[in-house]
Amino acid sequence: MTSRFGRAAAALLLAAVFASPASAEEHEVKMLNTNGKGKFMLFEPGFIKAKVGDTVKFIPTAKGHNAEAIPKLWPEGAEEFKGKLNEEIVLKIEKPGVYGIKCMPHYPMGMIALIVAGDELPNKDQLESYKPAGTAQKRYEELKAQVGQ
Ligand SMILES: [Cu+2]
Repeated sequence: MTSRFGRAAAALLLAAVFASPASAEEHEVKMLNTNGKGKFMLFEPGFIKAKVGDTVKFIPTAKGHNAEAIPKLWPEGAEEFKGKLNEEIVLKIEKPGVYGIKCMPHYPMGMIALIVAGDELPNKDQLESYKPAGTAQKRYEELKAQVGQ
Protein backbone atom coordinates (compact mmCIF):
# COMPACT_ATOMS: atom_id res chain seq x y z
CA MET A 1 0.00 0.00 0.00
CA THR A 2 1.69 3.15 -1.23
CA SER A 3 -1.32 5.41 -0.82
CA ARG A 4 -1.09 8.81 0.75
CA PHE A 5 -2.90 7.34 3.73
CA GLY A 6 -0.24 4.67 4.16
CA ARG A 7 2.57 7.22 4.21
CA ALA A 8 0.69 9.44 6.67
CA ALA A 9 0.14 6.48 8.97
CA ALA A 10 3.83 5.60 8.81
CA ALA A 11 4.80 9.20 9.63
CA LEU A 12 2.43 9.22 12.61
CA LEU A 13 3.87 5.98 13.88
CA LEU A 14 7.40 7.37 13.67
CA ALA A 15 6.35 10.55 15.48
CA ALA A 16 4.90 8.42 18.27
CA VAL A 17 8.14 6.45 18.61
CA PHE A 18 10.27 9.59 18.88
CA ALA A 19 7.85 11.38 21.20
CA SER A 20 7.77 8.62 23.81
CA PRO A 21 10.09 9.49 26.70
CA ALA A 22 13.21 7.38 27.09
CA SER A 23 12.55 4.77 29.70
CA ALA A 24 14.13 5.20 33.11
CA GLU A 25 17.41 3.40 33.64
CA GLU A 26 18.87 1.81 36.72
CA HIS A 27 22.57 2.52 37.13
CA GLU A 28 24.58 0.17 39.31
CA VAL A 29 27.49 1.35 41.41
CA LYS A 30 29.65 -1.14 43.29
CA MET A 31 31.27 -0.31 46.58
CA LEU A 32 34.73 -1.85 46.44
CA ASN A 33 37.91 -2.25 48.49
CA THR A 34 39.97 -2.28 45.31
CA ASN A 35 39.46 -2.18 41.56
CA GLY A 36 42.45 -4.49 41.08
CA LYS A 37 44.31 -1.68 39.29
CA GLY A 38 45.91 0.08 42.21
CA LYS A 39 42.88 2.04 43.40
CA PHE A 40 41.56 1.35 46.88
CA MET A 41 38.25 2.18 48.54
CA LEU A 42 36.14 3.33 45.64
CA PHE A 43 32.75 3.53 44.03
CA GLU A 44 32.80 1.83 40.63
CA PRO A 45 31.92 3.64 38.45
CA GLY A 46 32.64 6.86 40.31
CA PHE A 47 31.05 9.07 37.68
CA ILE A 48 27.47 8.46 36.57
CA LYS A 49 25.58 10.33 33.91
CA ALA A 50 21.88 9.91 34.57
CA LYS A 51 18.51 11.32 33.59
CA VAL A 52 15.80 12.61 35.86
CA GLY A 53 13.66 9.57 36.65
CA ASP A 54 16.60 7.17 36.69
CA THR A 55 17.70 5.29 39.78
CA VAL A 56 21.21 4.63 41.04
CA LYS A 57 21.72 1.48 43.07
CA PHE A 58 24.69 1.29 45.42
CA ILE A 59 25.75 -2.31 45.90
CA PRO A 60 27.90 -3.39 48.89
CA THR A 61 30.06 -5.73 46.81
CA ALA A 62 32.76 -5.52 49.50
CA LYS A 63 32.04 -5.14 53.22
CA GLY A 64 32.47 -2.03 55.32
CA HIS A 65 31.07 0.66 53.00
CA ASN A 66 28.04 2.88 52.85
CA ALA A 67 26.66 5.48 50.46
CA GLU A 68 25.29 8.82 51.58
CA ALA A 69 24.64 12.32 50.29
CA ILE A 70 27.26 15.06 50.45
CA PRO A 71 24.98 17.95 51.49
CA LYS A 72 27.30 20.62 50.04
CA LEU A 73 27.03 18.94 46.66
CA TRP A 74 23.34 18.28 46.31
CA PRO A 75 20.52 19.91 44.32
CA GLU A 76 18.27 22.15 46.36
CA GLY A 77 15.04 20.41 47.30
CA ALA A 78 16.31 16.93 46.41
CA GLU A 79 15.94 14.50 49.27
CA GLU A 80 19.23 13.59 50.94
CA PHE A 81 19.87 9.98 51.86
CA LYS A 82 22.15 8.03 54.15
CA GLY A 83 22.74 4.31 53.73
CA LYS A 84 23.91 2.13 56.59
CA LEU A 85 27.15 0.16 56.44
CA ASN A 86 26.83 -2.81 54.08
CA GLU A 87 23.39 -1.67 53.00
CA GLU A 88 22.26 -1.78 49.40
CA ILE A 89 20.48 1.47 48.76
CA VAL A 90 18.73 2.99 45.75
CA LEU A 91 18.72 6.70 45.02
CA LYS A 92 15.92 7.96 42.81
CA ILE A 93 16.90 11.01 40.79
CA GLU A 94 13.93 13.35 40.94
CA LYS A 95 15.62 16.66 40.16
CA PRO A 96 18.28 17.69 37.66
CA GLY A 97 21.67 18.64 39.03
CA VAL A 98 24.92 17.43 40.47
CA TYR A 99 24.88 14.85 43.25
CA GLY A 100 27.88 14.07 45.45
CA ILE A 101 27.98 10.73 47.26
CA LYS A 102 30.45 9.61 49.89
CA CYS A 103 31.27 6.53 51.90
CA MET A 104 31.52 7.75 55.49
CA PRO A 105 34.43 5.54 56.68
CA HIS A 106 36.51 6.02 53.51
CA TYR A 107 35.67 9.55 52.57
CA PRO A 108 39.11 10.71 53.82
CA MET A 109 40.65 8.17 51.42
CA GLY A 110 38.73 9.61 48.52
CA MET A 111 35.71 7.29 48.35
CA ILE A 112 33.33 9.61 46.57
CA ALA A 113 31.07 9.42 43.54
CA LEU A 114 29.52 12.05 41.35
CA ILE A 115 26.17 11.84 39.56
CA VAL A 116 25.16 14.35 36.92
CA ALA A 117 21.50 14.35 35.95
CA GLY A 118 20.00 16.38 33.13
CA ASP A 119 21.48 19.01 30.82
CA GLU A 120 20.68 22.01 32.98
CA LEU A 121 22.51 21.75 36.30
CA PRO A 122 20.92 24.20 38.75
CA ASN A 123 23.60 23.61 41.42
CA LYS A 124 26.54 23.68 39.02
CA ASP A 125 28.25 26.35 41.19
CA GLN A 126 28.66 23.78 43.93
CA LEU A 127 31.06 21.83 41.71
CA GLU A 128 33.60 24.63 42.25
CA SER A 129 32.69 25.70 45.78
CA TYR A 130 32.87 22.17 47.16
CA LYS A 131 36.43 21.38 48.33
CA PRO A 132 37.11 17.96 49.77
CA ALA A 133 40.32 17.46 51.74
CA GLY A 134 43.27 15.10 51.26
CA THR A 135 43.01 12.17 48.84
CA ALA A 136 39.38 13.03 48.17
CA GLN A 137 40.52 16.24 46.50
CA LYS A 138 42.44 14.36 43.79
CA ARG A 139 39.65 11.85 43.16
CA TYR A 140 37.10 14.64 43.10
CA GLU A 141 39.08 16.53 40.45
CA GLU A 142 39.17 13.35 38.31
CA LEU A 143 35.40 12.96 38.60
CA LYS A 144 34.70 16.64 38.03
CA ALA A 145 36.74 16.55 34.81
CA GLN A 146 34.15 14.15 33.37
CA VAL A 147 31.24 16.57 33.78
CA GLY A 148 30.18 17.91 30.42
CA GLN A 149 32.03 15.30 28.37
CU1 LIG B 1 33.97 2.75 51.88
